[in-house]
Amino acid sequence: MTKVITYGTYDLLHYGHIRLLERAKELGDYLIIGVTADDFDKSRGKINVQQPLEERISAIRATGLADEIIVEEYEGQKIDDIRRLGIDIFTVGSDWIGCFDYLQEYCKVVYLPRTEGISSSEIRAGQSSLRLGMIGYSSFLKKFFRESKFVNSVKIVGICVPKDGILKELKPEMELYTTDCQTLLEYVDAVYIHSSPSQHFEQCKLAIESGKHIICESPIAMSIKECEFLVELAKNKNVILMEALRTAYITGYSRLVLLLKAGKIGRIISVDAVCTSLSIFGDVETNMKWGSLETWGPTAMLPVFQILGTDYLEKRIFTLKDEISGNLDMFTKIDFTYSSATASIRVGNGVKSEGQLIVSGTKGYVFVPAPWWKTDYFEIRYENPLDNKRYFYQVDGEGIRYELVAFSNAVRNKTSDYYIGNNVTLEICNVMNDFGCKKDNKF
Ligand code: C2G
Repeated sequence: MTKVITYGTYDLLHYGHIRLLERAKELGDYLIIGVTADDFDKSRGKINVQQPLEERISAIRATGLADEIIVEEYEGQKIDDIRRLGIDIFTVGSDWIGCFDYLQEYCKVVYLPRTEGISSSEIRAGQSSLRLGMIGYSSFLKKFFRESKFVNSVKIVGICVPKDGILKELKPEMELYTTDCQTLLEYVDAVYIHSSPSQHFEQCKLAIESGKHIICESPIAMSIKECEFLVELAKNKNVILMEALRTAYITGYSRLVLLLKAGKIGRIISVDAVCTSLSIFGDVETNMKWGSLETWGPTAMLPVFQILGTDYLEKRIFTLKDEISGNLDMFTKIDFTYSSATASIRVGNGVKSEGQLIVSGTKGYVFVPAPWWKTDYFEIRYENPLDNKRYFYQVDGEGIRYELVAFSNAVRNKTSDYYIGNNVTLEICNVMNDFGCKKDNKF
């Protein structure tokens, strides 16, 4: 029996894929089709894949061409599969010609002519892109705009700034540059909000009432009540309200949380997150600056609430104001006490510290080096260093593009893939509220 194997993403399965598979099947008696896992595609730069793995597998199964389907999850797996499964022929389309000659050491390699005139990316490009507007004034919006070009299901077409001339360098790239939010809302399908946290509630409310989908920097509101109101309103208006907390959309971070929940370090006793920067977040031009908790608090609280939950017994807030601006906190520490665990976040805007994340457990601990929030590497360490494990992940563009892909998929599928649970979103808003009204604060 001649066993043939071929691999692919097979996103939005089309006749080009099917013709390839039919000819692959004719090369032998038994055809194995390897479908690439979501994370593997992301790690090799294919971030725009629309269908999740299970959908792509069932589409392949429905063709009836596969005698066996496997999942391709890591670089180099092809060699493992060829040896393990006793493959005689590896085949792939001619767009890959020369890329897999190294497999000739293990089996015959056949490049089949690719079908011209169709591709998953052309199909995706043919779909209407989500017309996105930006609201805010932070220079971060320039980075966000640059990153959006990697996401072919989204097109940033407009921006609303608080006063004319702000972020003027973006003007030539925008179909619409305005200081009026309502004008922008009438021009787009969705908005990205990165303004002062105290403005988020009103801007989200206006956008939802206009029937627009939203991805908003965290916190989306400054109290639980306001946050619950927005979540309810979004549900009634059938729009997506997503929190822009980039770390949550980074594969390395989400894998870390899964490993911890799987008990890799035993029962978790403490979570310690540090985030600091010297650049005063906000915008120098408008002189609208933000404190450390507004800038870094949601990011630092994310692992605390995702790993330990939001049912802490009490929190103690220590904060130092910034002499220059007077009312902004330049450094804030919050200690959370749980029934059988503790957590601490230290955030600084204008203060420097080691931006690491450490999660301590009864069997070992996790060390994520700075900047932990762009999780591309972490270690699980045990008593016996020989048992230590290291994890590496590809992170392009600080996670903005992954966040945008997640947002456009959520809008298309009308399912808010909750990378961030509602309870976490609500509790972040609650902490901001308590901090703002000085509850629990020990200065
Ligand atoms: N294909 C084709 N004609 C097209 C489009 C794709 O023959 N018009 C072939 C590709 O050459 C590939 C298979 O269909 O052999 C799957 O294509 P994709 O889903 O685009 O995945 P790709 O990343 O090209 O898969 O490691 C090998 C790669 O995973 C190959």
